[in-house]
Amino acid sequence: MFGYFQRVIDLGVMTPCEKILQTAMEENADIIGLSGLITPSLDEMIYVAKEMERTGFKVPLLIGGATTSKTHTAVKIAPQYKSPTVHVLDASKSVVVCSQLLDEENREDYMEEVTEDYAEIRTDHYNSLKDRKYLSIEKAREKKLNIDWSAYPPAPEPSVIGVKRFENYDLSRLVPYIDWKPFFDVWQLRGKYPNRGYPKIFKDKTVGPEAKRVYNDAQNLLKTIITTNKLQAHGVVAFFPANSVGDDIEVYNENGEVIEVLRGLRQQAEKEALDKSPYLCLSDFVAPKSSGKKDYIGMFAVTAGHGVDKMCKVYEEKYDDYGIIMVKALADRLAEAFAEELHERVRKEIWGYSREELLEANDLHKIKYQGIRPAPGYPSQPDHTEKDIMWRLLKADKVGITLTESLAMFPAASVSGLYFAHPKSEYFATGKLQKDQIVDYSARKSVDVSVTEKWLSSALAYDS
Ligand code: B12
Repeated sequence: MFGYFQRVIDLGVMTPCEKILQTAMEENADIIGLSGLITPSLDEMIYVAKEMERTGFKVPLLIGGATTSKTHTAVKIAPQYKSPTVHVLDASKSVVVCSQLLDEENREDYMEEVTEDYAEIRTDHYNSLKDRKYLSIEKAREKKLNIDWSAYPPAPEPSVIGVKRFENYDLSRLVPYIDWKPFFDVWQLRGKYPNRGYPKIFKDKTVGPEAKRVYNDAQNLLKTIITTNKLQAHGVVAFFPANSVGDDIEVYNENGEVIEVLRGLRQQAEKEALDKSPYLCLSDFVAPKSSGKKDYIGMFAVTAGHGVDKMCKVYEEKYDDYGIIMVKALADRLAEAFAEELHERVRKEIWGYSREELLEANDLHKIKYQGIRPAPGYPSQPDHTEKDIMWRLLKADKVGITLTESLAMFPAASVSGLYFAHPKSEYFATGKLQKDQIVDYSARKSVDVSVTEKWLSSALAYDS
């Protein structure tokens, strides 16, 4: 079939395994492809591979998406399924991979190559797990970031304690905050040095004209979206008194009673002998309870995704994939711009710890301001389950941002995170985590170790 005629059946996002496999059978699919954006999809992919093996599938399985990797595919997914399982880094490579897999003559040679390559990756992976050195969680805690809280004037009290909702946010406020670089990534348009990024990309000889074309189309659609209110943006922020207790952050009500506890994960991978930097955890950026200082934590969830499905339906009826990708890409850009714009308002007015700040959008995208807004799923807190706690506090469902079973946000064009105000707060990656910390963390969260290991599978420094 391939080579003469190609048809891709798109089952959309967050599709259950049963539906994928049933459709593959009904449609007699030659290949099944899975795409994963955030970590929980990785686990779902392992499940799909197991199910394909159990139910006797023989067709090749392709793996792709921002959160996937060749190592994860080789180590975790491929061993579950006896037929070909291949990681495809870039969708444009899938044509070559598919033709190799469906070509009777080449298929065996190609698969032999992939199998050897993946076996090597597995060996390297297990060796690197053995070679890396880690501090015990106790030792890492001894080397935490020690802020002199006695010298720290307490962060001002936010003007809002509790929740503040923003409904039908003015989209035109968000346009200047749009970071266009990721927009061109969606279209696989990358300028060659020195024409990387926006707006330099327009000068690039090869991709410049195409970049200009999609950019102009985006501007036109953006105008229509804003004037006709075709997409709606809603958001919510919340602020609470808070203190850190070890690696956790206690969140209090106005009477000082603990209402929720946010759990943190600490860096454990040993740093170079000369590197004296601390072993960080997000809780280091909040005043410890023992300091007696009053401190606060903020959080937010925003979406620009209401209306996307309706707009896409119209394009679907016209078989207009270009329009569908454009709408989704713009909604994603608006959601991120919303997070950026709201964060600025938080710093300057709502929390107001940085009233004097004067920054251009370009500086905002390069993160030159005080304070951070890390999100569960980002490298500073790779555990997506912390979103459950945020949702209990934010009540983001009330503005139509919900969490799916695998803790993705719905609508897809949504962003959430925590706000930290301390000038020493910074983005970092926890890196790989050792079993002692996972056991300790699970006890703090009152969940089984196996549950934590499932959610944090790609952050483990050991094979679970
Ligand atoms: C754009 C983006 C978003 C957008 C859009 C998300 C969406 N609607 O899909 C927005 C701003 C909304 C967003 C939100 C979030 N994001 Co985000 N996001 C990204 C970003 C910057 C790019 C992803 C992307 O769309 N790239 C463009 C597309 C075309 O590329 P791609 O997905 O990689 O796909 C290519 C290939 O992988 C391949 N491919 C993909 N699928 C398949 C399938 C097959 C079969 C084949 C053959 C090939 C293939 O082809 C594509 C083209 O080459 C990545 C970082 C990055 N640079 O990758 C983070 C990233 C994916 N996000 C991340 C996170 C954590 C989040 C949030 C949870 C953060 C938060 N709490 O707010 C939310 C979750 C949103 C939700 N609904 O739950 C993390 C995921 C980490 C993890 N391990 O879980 C990343 C990796 C950032 C990071 N470094 O931490 N995000």
